[in-house]
Amino acid sequence: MQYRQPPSFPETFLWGASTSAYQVEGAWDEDGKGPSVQDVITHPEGTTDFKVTADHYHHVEEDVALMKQMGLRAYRFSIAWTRIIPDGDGKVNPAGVAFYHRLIDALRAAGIEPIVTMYHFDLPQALQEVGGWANRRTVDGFVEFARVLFNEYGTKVRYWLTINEQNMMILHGKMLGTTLLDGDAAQRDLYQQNHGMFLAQARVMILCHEMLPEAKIGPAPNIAYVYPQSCDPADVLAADDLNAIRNWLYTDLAVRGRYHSTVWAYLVEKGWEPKIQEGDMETLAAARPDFLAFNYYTTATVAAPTGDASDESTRPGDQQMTRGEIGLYKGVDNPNLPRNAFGWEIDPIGFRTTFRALWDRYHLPLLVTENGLGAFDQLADDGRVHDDYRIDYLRQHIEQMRLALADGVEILGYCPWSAIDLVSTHQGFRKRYGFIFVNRDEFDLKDLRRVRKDSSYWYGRLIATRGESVNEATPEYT
Ligand code: BGP
Repeated sequence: MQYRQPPSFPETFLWGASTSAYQVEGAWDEDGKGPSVQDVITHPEGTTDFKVTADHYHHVEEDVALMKQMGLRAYRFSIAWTRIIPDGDGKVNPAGVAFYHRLIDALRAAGIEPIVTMYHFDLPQALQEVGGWANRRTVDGFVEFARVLFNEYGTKVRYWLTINEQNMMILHGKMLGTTLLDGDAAQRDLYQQNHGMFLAQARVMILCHEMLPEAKIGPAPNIAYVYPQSCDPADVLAADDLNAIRNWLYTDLAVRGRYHSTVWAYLVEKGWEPKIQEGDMETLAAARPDFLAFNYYTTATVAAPTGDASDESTRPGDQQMTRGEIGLYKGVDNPNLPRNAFGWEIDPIGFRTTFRALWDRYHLPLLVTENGLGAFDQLADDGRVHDDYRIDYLRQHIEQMRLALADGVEILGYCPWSAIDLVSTHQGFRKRYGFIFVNRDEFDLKDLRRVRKDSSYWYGRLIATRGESVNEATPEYT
């Protein structure tokens, strides 16, 4: 549908940017921080570890000052569980607590709304060693961790996100460090962990509403709307299956407090259904988020399965590349979409479709907690970073977001990935997303100097004009 004049973004719109603790902070073992699964993960050859990353831990005031210069209204970041409680469920580490007070205070002083993710892929290693999320001890540990966060930061933080991309931790558990097992054992383990995360999330949402009645809390899955390859009903059914397994399982559990029936049938069929204890379903049903956050990079496209090994395509398979599952669906390329330098398809219209699908399903306000373009940015001879390709990407997505607003979707804010360059989940530092360039290479830390990229000026102007300047060229540097 076209509109003569799509609406302006609301005055209160949270124009922000995102990061996560283990990808941006560095200082991986400083000031009492315990190890997380990310500190012991095996890195693909040629990619750096998470020990220093952007060294945000030691540049926090400088980084917030740059965000203020950009005009950001919100900053979505995560709190490292292992800085607050180094072994996951033992003693609180005062130095870790103090670090996030510093960050949050700096943000508030700069007029930037903090949006806190409580868990972003960095489970305490001590809890991983006792079974991770499949062990109820981890669930209890997370609830106590949440209690510490609400007590400490509850008067300063209004927006809370429970778990980042729980669906990706299940669908790509090996890559993101959720499981070390293989084959069927891995799948059973992952879906038991999934159930543990759902319970933890539900309990934390309930706790948040009890302790902080003014606060807002919600989950942050990665949602990629799934298209059928054609109008062949078998393709449509395959897309429906993957939409359920990849997307709706997670959002339905958070909002409706129950398992999606088709996905439950799929888990039983596979022998992967989690063990449910007495009282679990009541806990799940008792919790409700105030909003739905989601990370959007692209859509997925699938075809009907052929029922043999060819259903699993040979592509690597990650958060945004769907491989396939024998007998269920086959991941295929979408010939209508261009790709970024890392093979991820770019689909701005799919962003609008995803907004509409989520809104139609739940009628809860939506918050975009990630969207962005990974690229091989370079510092040019003039000392700047000319990332016009990122501006194009953002422009196209923001235009579609505005059309989603026109469609009647309630949108709270937009926090692209990422505020500053950081280490990618599995593709190192050279895959950059930031508005702010960090002067380091994959292994050479250089001087870690910060340089605002062209996109940061363009985005700053966009924020100042409430989106009206979306089609303007990059403003002159100021
Ligand atoms: C999401 C994660 C982020 C982030 C982003 C980009 O899945 O929540 O942590 O890294 O994707 O992905 P990548 O780093 O793999 O390019």
